[in-house]
Amino acid sequence: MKAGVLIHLPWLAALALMTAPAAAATIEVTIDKLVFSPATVEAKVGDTVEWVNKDVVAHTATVKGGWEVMIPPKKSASLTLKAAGAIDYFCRFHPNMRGHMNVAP
Ligand SMILES: [Cu+2]
Repeated sequence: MKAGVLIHLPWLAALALMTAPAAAATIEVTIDKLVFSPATVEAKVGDTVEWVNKDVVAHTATVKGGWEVMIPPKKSASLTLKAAGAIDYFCRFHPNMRGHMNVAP
């Protein structure tokens, strides 16, 4: 009985790995002194991007013709990615602030 359980454990572990859905990640982007860091992130659909604003002024993550996330001073804000693609975003208040994300399906 005991030997039988031991033999089956690796198989069950392998099965669990195969059937578990890919876990969605949270990707943190820090804003410090008007800079998104990292400026480019690799993500996948279902992941959440969280912007952490260390500045004393508000920023946005804005996609032209797309979504916009407001990030208040000393606060954070997040967005769950729903579509794949290469995304360029910027801050509406400081257009020189630019970020990029590659979202895999
Ligand atoms: Cu800004």
